[in-house]
Amino acid sequence: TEDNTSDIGVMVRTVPKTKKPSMYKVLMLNDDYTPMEFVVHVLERFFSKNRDEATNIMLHVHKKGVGVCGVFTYEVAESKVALVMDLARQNQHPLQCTIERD
Ligand code: NFA
Repeated sequence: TEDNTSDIGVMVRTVPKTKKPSMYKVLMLNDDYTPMEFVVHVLERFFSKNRDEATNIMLHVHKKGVGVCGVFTYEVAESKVALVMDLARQNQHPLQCTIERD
């Protein structure tokens, strides 16, 4: 019982992992049909924008064709896109979002 000769040595020391995750922009695309107030609502609800910020982003997308809603890790970005597109589909709006490596 005092014989440890068959013990397996296990390395328990580590180094702290500091690798930062890749970040992804959530982009919103303009279309001719989604109401402006719905887009503002989406930006407030899913991207934590206040009314003025949401209105500015919505107008930027409306005029330029595309705009950034926010920058997130891959999993969070994908989740936000899915939530936006689900709400848009439920309300029969063609609003489109995509993600792009930052
Ligand atoms: N272009 C849309 C309209 O005139 C508004 C809109 C803005 C849609 C941003 C999608 C994104 N109703």
